Amino acid sequence: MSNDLEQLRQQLDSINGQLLELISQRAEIAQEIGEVKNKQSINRFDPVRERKMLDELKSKNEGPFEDSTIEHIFKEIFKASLELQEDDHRKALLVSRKKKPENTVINIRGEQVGDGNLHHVMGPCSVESYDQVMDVAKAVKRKGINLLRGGAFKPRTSPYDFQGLGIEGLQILKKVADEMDMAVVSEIVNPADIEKAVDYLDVIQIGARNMQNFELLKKAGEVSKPVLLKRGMSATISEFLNAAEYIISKGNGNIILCERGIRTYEKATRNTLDISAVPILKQETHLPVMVDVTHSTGRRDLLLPTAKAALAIGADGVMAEVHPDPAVALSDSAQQIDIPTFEQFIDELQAYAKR
Ligand code: PRE
Ligand code: MN
Repeated sequence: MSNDLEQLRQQLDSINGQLLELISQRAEIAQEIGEVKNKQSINRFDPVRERKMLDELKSKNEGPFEDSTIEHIFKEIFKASLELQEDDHRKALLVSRKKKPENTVINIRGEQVGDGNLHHVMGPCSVESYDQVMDVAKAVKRKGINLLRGGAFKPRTSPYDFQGLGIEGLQILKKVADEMDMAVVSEIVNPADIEKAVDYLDVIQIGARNMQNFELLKKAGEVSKPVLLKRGMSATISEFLNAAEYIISKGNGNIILCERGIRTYEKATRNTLDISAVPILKQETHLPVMVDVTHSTGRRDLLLPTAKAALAIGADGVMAEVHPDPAVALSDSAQQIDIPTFEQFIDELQAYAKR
């Protein structure tokens, strides 16, 4: 009896081996099909083809498995093949670490972002005046931070909210940055503004709301300025990577990815900081990754713990908003920090980084 069982099991082992060989062969062909489809820009998922194969299999099925069981098994195989094709596609992206194993290091006025050291981006939410930006810039510079942010074009939820000073705002930022020997990071929302804006800024920020503004991404890819690309608030990591791919595909590979929280049902924070996105992005791409602790949390009391978490998990720097008098700020007044709070925040963060 046990001999019989042993023998039957041996037969199954041999069939398992053959099945494995066959599904592996099948998978390799599906991979080739995936490459052909990529070149021809055809959708990888083909439900009509799947339906035809299933009908053919069921018509040949003589049991003992039910048609529905055969259908279930083969659907799993098709699904796995499709995932393989998508995996290959992802690895073929120019932003992918498979394509370029070494880290991209971006020189921003002497700051080597992505070199393994920390490079933070700090500054007010909106540029309001020369004095306002200068006050913040001095405090930021005193802490050894050279990347100054400030919004000149503000994509606001309400059309009645402050929309930013536009080019005048960029001029203020440039004046301050030149006087303080700092680099300017500022958001551009309109593709037509990119060419003018590059005269004033050192890093073009593409905001969360514009992460899938493909014309803007393409335009940013055509200039030689580094781009700080923020993750869309409802974007998956794969969509985020594809947005970066739009930029790099046009020739500009100097991209910093910035996690800034995603929309979930949780209301305790403004957005839910997807902290695990940081190591995923670092593993899958060769690009530097930053974390915006201001917009993700929307809470001053969470800036330090989330910034520490960002550093602990491998971010290249954090972004936060600082205003001389947040109570009267024209945007994001609830979550910007004042200068003394900023100083304490950065002292504690730098002490944590040195631990
Ligand atoms: C394959 C994979 C995914 C498609 O949805 C349909 C079929 C399969 O594994 O059979 C292969 C394939 O991409 C194709 O035949 O077009
Ligand atoms: Mn803001």
